[in-house]
Amino acid sequence: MKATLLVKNAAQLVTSRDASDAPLAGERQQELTVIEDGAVAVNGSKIVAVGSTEEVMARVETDQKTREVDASGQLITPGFVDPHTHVVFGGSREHELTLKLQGVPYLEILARGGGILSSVEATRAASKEELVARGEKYCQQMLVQGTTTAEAKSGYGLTTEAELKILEAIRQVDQVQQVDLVPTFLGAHAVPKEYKGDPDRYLDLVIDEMLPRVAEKKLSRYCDVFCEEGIFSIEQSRRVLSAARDMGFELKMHADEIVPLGGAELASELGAVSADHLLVISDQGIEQMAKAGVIGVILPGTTFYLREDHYAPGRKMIEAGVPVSLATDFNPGSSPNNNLQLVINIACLYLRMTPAEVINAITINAAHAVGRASKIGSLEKGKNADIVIFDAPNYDYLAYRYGTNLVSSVIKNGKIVEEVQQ
Ligand code: IZC
Ligand code: ZN
Repeated sequence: MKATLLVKNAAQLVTSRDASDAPLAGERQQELTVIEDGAVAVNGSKIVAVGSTEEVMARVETDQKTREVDASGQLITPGFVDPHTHVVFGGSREHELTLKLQGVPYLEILARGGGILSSVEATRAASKEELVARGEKYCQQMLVQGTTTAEAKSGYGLTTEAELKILEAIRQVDQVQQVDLVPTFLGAHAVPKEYKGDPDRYLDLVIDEMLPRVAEKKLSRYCDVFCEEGIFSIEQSRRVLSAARDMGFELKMHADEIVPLGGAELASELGAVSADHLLVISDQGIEQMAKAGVIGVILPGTTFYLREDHYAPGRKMIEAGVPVSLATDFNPGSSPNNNLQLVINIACLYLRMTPAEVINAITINAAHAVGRASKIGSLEKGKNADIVIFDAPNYDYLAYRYGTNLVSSVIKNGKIVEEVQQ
């Protein structure tokens, strides 16, 4: 078999195996194949062989056109997948930092017309081209930090026109740079000021106008809702998600982040792909998610940034059999961070997840959370050649160091797109 690219001699190569049909849960969450002196061979955009350097060299043919990369002393992982971001938005919210430090809670800032609503104003005012340029910049930052695929939500428009503008911008950002984006429609992100005090009438618009337009234009296969006290209740969330499901959407949910409303139970009842946040998930919610196979996408960078006093019970969820994934939640308010490497650190230290569980959370389980596990999320023959090389001797090192970008090269669809001089 021919190779156009061969990465060899890595101190370690890590990947899940045989987990493309279902996310890793329970004991299996930490099942990681670790290959010393590892190598991966690529032909065009696909992986053709993975194993020790000796095994891979015996299996593939190279010629003078084959690009060879010596990864001596380094770590190879699958490209990271960030399954929960709000990467396309206008403006920024640094002015809220002082308010936050004065002790004004996140939901209170929103109730005063700031928070999400301030980003809505800036996003409505931005042209599609401006949104694309900003989204492109943020995606390039993600790529150099090892993220090769990310989910991207709408939700800062809150009118039909502005929501479509954001989803179209996401589609264009996907096309103009290397990180693959998976769009999610989040029209039910907040009640816009035009509908203040009347969330049900706003949801009529989401259900009767926005969802059908998004479906017709094929702008997203996922529908999400911000289920939270003062935003959308359980009943309102059930209404929008059921309507979306009837129109063929797959479901995601911002659930049980600040007030325990029973979001995890609703996500399980509706067969959502994922329920995200889950800081205050109930024991019953954990049990139901495990049973229904709903992926728990935990966003510990947000917990850190909101200065919440406790994190989602990641350890408990894994032990109860919930497949766990992790994401940055990159957004202008509660998590202005798009670096999954930082999420690795926080997840280990504060969710008490092991480095192996965390790697699976941001690769194969995250690929499941965005519906792409047959193509990405692991280094296996036939999958897309999305590969990261880290200046790290082993995968524990990724969780041990923090605050420095350890990426030395990123390979996207078989091409070296990022090479950092060490
Ligand atoms: O802009 O604050 N939680 N949505 C739900 C967000 C945070 C984004 C924001
Ligand atoms: Zn979010």
